[in-house]
Amino acid sequence: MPVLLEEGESYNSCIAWEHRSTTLRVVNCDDTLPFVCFKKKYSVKVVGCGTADSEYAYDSRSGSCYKFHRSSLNWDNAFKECQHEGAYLAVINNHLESIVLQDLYAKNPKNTIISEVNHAIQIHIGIRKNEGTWKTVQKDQTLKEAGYETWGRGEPNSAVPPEDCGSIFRQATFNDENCYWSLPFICEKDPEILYE
Ligand SMILES: [Ca+2]
Ligand SMILES: [Ca+2]
Repeated sequence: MPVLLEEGESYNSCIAWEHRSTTLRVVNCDDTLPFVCFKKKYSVKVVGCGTADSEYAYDSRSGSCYKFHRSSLNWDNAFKECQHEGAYLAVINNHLESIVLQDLYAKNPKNTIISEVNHAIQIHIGIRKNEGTWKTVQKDQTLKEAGYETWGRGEPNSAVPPEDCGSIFRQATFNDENCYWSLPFICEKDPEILYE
């Protein structure tokens, strides 16, 4: 379907597609609008984790897929970034999965990480304190219900309050951290969504 620019509009600004129309209109670039991404079919190769993102890798020990993000974001933006990828901030469900995340973290040494805080001694993880109780981002479970609740020594300590977001150290032990800190993070993706 050919799409035409409305009379009098020019292409030197941000453009939006009018609802149920064949015309485009110039909008304020700061406007928040829905959007559509386009990728040619022949260029898309879906990996086993149900995504075209080849950085997601399946680990048979936990049965999940993971992607390590080396560029730091604050906790909320890391949460959103995982959501955009059809994933969630990684949730540790048992001791074996803590080993999986330790191994993945170990593959990303200090000099590969872009982080503002303590040079990559911790990364965001999918737990957050909600009305005094730590819950996972997936299924809204308590840490006990999720299957793993091993804190680092002296944690949670609310050292830079409020420390209402969760991270792990390189040993995959939990830390409570300030949500505004920019840290690397791991997204987790459930491969069985392929079969839903
Ligand atoms: Ca998990
Ligand atoms: Ca802490």
